[in-house]
Amino acid sequence: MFNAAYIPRDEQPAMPEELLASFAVRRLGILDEQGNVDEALMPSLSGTEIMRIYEAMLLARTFDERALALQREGRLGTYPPFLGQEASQVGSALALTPADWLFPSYREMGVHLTLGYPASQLFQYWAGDERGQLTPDRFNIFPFCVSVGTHILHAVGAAMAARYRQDPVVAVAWFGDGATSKGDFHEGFNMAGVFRLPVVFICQNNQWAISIPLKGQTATATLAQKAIAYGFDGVQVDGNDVFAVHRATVEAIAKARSGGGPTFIECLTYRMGDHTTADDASRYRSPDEVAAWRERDPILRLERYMAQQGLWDEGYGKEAKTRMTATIDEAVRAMEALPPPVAAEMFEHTCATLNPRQAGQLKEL
Ligand SMILES: Cc1ncc(C[n+]2csc(CCOP(=O)(O)OP(=O)(O)O)c2C)c(N)n1
Ligand SMILES: [Mg+2]
Repeated sequence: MFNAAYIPRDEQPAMPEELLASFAVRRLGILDEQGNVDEALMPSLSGTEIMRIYEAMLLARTFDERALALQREGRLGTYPPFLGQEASQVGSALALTPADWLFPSYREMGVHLTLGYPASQLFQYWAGDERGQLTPDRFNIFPFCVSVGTHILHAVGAAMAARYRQDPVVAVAWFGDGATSKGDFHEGFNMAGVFRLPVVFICQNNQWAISIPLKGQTATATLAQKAIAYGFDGVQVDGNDVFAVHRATVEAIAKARSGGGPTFIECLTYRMGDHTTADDASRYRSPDEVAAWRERDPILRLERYMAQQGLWDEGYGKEAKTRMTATIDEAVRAMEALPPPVAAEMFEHTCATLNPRQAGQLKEL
C-alpha cells in the first residue's frame, strides 16, 4: 500500500538542484600565548584600561583561590572553581553597561567581581546563605542559575520585554558547553532568532560538563555554528584571550542594542580545576591535557603582553596581588561577621505577595 506512489529512481524527472545555505564560522584571536597581539584587531585601550583589565582578572583569580581554600577548611560549602576562565568572564563583563540585564550560571563569579558585586556576598552564597544572591539594587543581575541552561530562556524573555518596552537594554546569558545540549538552549535560540531579540549568548566552552568531554556533547566542529541554524551570527573566540573576548562582546552588544539581533559567542577555554570541590577530575581526564592548557593561561599571556608594553614587571605584579589579597581578606572577614540567616527570610525574596498556603507556612514557622 505504501508503494502506491512509488516511481523508480531512473524514471523520476530530473530536479533542479540549488545551494540554499552554506556557512563559515569565524574564530577570533588577538593575544597569543607568547603575549603578542594582532595590531589590526587589537581594541583601542589605554595603558590604564589594560591595567584595569589585568587587575580585574587578578581579583577574580584571588577570589577563586581563596574560595577553594575556604571550602577545604570547611568554611564554604561545595564550590565550582573557574580557574582558567578569567579572560572569558572579565572580557565580557567589561563590555556591558549598567542598564544591561545579566543571567549568569554558577561559574561566573569573575563577571560579578568585575562589575563590583560585593565579594563578601559571593562568599556568603557559597557558604550556603542565599542572601548572598540578594543582588544590590544597582545591579541588574539575576541569581546564579544552577539548573543547567534554564536561564537562557529567562534572558530571552527579558530581551523580549526590553523590545516590547522599547528599552535600549541588552540581555546577556552565560552558560557552559553542556548547556548547549539542553532543550532550553534550542528553544531560547530559536525565539531569539525569530524575533531578532537584543540578547547576547556567551558560552564558556571549557570543554567539560562534569565528566562528559566536548565530543560527547556535540557532533559539530564548533558550538558557534549552532547559531546559524537559528538565523543569527555565531563566532568562536579564544576564550583565554581577554582582548578577543572583549572585542567580540562589545560588537555583539552594539549590534543587539541597535536592533541587529542576537549573537552567540563561543569562548573556547578550559576548566583548569575540578568541576566542583565535590569532584575529582583526575579520574576522567589526563594530566597531559591539563598541563597543555597551563601555558595558555589567560593571565600569564596578558602579563607577557603588558611586560612588552612596559605596563608590567614583577614588582607591579606582586604589589597588585597583595592589594587583591587584602580586598579578599576583607570580604572574608565581612562574610564571617554576618549574623546567621533567619529561617523566615526564605519567604521574603521570591514572591512579591505570599499566597494563602505560603502565608500559612510562614505563620506555622
Ligand atoms: C537541569 C540540570 N541537569 C543536570 C544538572 C547537574 N549538573 C550540574 S553542572 C552540570 C554540567 C554542566 O556543564 P557545562 O554546561 O559545560 O558547564 P560547566 O559546569 O562546565 O561550567 C550538570 C550536568 C543540573 N545542575 N541541572
Ligand atoms: Mg563546561
